[in-house]
Formats: sequence, C-alpha cells, structure tokens
Amino acid sequence: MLPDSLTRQNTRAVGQSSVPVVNSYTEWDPLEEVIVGRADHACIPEWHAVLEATMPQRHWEFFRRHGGRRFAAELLVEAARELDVLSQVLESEGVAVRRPDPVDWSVPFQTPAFGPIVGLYGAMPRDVLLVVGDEIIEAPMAWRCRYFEPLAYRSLLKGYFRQGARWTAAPKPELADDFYIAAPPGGGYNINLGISAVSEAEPVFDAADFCRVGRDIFCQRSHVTNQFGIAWLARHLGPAFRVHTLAFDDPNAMHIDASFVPLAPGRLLVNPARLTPNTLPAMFDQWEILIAPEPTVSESHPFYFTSRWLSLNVLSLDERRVVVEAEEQPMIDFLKSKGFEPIPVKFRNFGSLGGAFHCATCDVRRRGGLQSYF
Ligand code: DAV
Repeated sequence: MLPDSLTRQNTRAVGQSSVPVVNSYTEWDPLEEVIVGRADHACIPEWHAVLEATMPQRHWEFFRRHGGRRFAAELLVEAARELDVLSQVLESEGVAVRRPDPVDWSVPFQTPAFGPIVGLYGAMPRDVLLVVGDEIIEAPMAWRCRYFEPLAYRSLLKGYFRQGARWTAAPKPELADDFYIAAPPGGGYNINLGISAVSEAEPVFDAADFCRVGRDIFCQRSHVTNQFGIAWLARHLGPAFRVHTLAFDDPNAMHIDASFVPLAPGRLLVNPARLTPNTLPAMFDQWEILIAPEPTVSESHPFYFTSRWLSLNVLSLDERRVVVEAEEQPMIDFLKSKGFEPIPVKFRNFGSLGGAFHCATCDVRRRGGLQSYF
C-alpha cells in the first residue's frame, strides 16, 4: 500500500476548484494556478553552436566575452522585481502563484558527455515544463547549460504529484559533441532550409516549441526541437492528441510563443514577420487571424536572446484578460480594439533574459477540459 501522501487524488479539496491540481489543455482557459520563474543567479550561456543558430548576431560578442559568468547584478535585481510585480498582479487577478526553488546556477556540472559547464537560470518555466491535461512533462532540452534546469521545479513537481498530477521526464539526451551540427560555411544555420544546429540522433525539444489548443497541439522544428523529439511527444501523448508541425519564416527559430499565440477559441494572434502563405493549415480557415502590430522596442534594446517580437509573448488569464508589456502601446490598443482586456505590466528588464510573460510562466491549472476547437 502506498502511504496516503502518495495515493492519487483526482480532484482538489472541497471548497477549492473541482478540477485536478494540474489541469491545462489550452493557452486561454481560466487560469487558476501558475508558476512564475526566478531571475536569481542567472548565468550567461557559454558560446556554442546552439547559440550561433538562435541568438541575434549583434549579441554574439556578448556571449563570446561573458559566457559562463553571471548576468550583471543590477539586471537580475530589476528582472526579479518585475517578476515579483507580475506575481502580485496575477494574485490580484485571483491566480495562485508558485515560484521555483532558488538554485545557484553558477555551480559547474559535468556529465559523461560534456562539461564542466555552468547552468542558465530558473527564469523560464515555459521552456522546461510542458503541461498537457493532468500531466507535467520535463522537456529534454538541447542546450547543455539547461541539462539540470528541471531541478529548480522539483519541490513543486513533487508536491503536484502528491496531489494527484502525473509527472514525466522525457528521455534525458546525451548531448555529446557529435549530436550537434556545425554551421555550413557561408550561409550559416537556417531552419527554413532545414539546416539546424541539432541532429536527429536522439530526441530533444523545448516545451516552448509546443502550443496547446485542446486536442490539437501545434509545434515547430527549431534549433532546440528536432523531429525525433516531436515524434516522442506525439507518441507519448497518444491518440487523444493531434500534434501538428507548423513552418514559420524564422531561420533562427527557438520557441513558438512569439510567432503563434492562440488567445481564445477561434482567435489566433500571429507574428506577421514570420507568417508565410503555407504556415497555417486549412483547419484555421474559420479562425480569426489577428495580425500583431509592429513592436515599439528599439533594435538596440539588449534582448540578448530574442527578437523584438517579445510583444506577442503574452499570458492569457482567460479568453479576454491578457497580460501584456506596458510599454507596447500598439499591442495594448490592438487587443482592446478586438475586445480583449489587456493588463499592462512592465517587463523590459526581464526581456534581456530571453522572454516575456508566456516564457516566464507555466500554467499549472486552468479550468476546462479536453475539447476540439476545429
Ligand atoms: O524572438 O521568437 C521567443 C521566445 C523565446 N523564449 C523570439 C523569442
């Protein structure tokens, strides 16, 4: 017999929500509980093929020079403050906020295949954890510095398991030297042309390359997600889910959540700079396609890891309320004009760590069950 603390309880205690403790099938069902990342001890990743494939070229020198060290203390203080404000805003909207354990990412680690190397951060739960229904899946991440990143969430994951959630880790990749592909001379990496930094020798994916729309899960091949990883996830999820791979015009693709952002049943926010005539399959013909306005942030803003399009990286609290960057007035106006209720939060410093509200969070529980929206 299992001890009581480990037996499965299907629903939460009386007086609380009646859905399982972990329950999230879409990006927009009413949000009840969320993990918000931490900026503490974040380190700058060391230069590697996966950075060359994904990071903006104007910041390569930053990684080459500073990789392996902590981010500037002032940046981390400001990012941590923004995360605290985000947490307060979410709580004031009725969402329970959980935070990962503080981890000192500057402690080097080693595996049989690589290292010693320092870790990255616990700032982006969206990249690491994929919630589908009542299951939390730890992603098999392609960046070596992220190998032990799920450890920041261990206390939370154990707690959710004890409360009835399913908890899975995808097969841990080896990430040996020969797993990575050297950039072809001249052209460089380009996922549009199938030239990725990662091979197909073992499954890898980041959770943030997947997007949940009920029974349909949309993903992209990127420089951190290969076909083997997509196939692993599709087979793992089984016939109740249909996994679709979309192709964007994003040669340096890493994460789908500044390109393709479903906001409500039948309503999809897209990045016009990355949309091609073939990106959206015919199943979207009846959907309202919302073309995001151009972001206002300047080209020179130190978004070391990303494009300027973090303005799309919003977090939906339900089909109307959306947390958006307070300095992106065109996005706020656009969403209002479409009947949404934007909740502006300042998040530009955090953006230097490589994401905005969607990246910085992982929705653990939303009301609602498994449905088809097509
Ligand atoms: O520019 O597409 C997406 C979010 C990264 N976590 C970009 C960044």
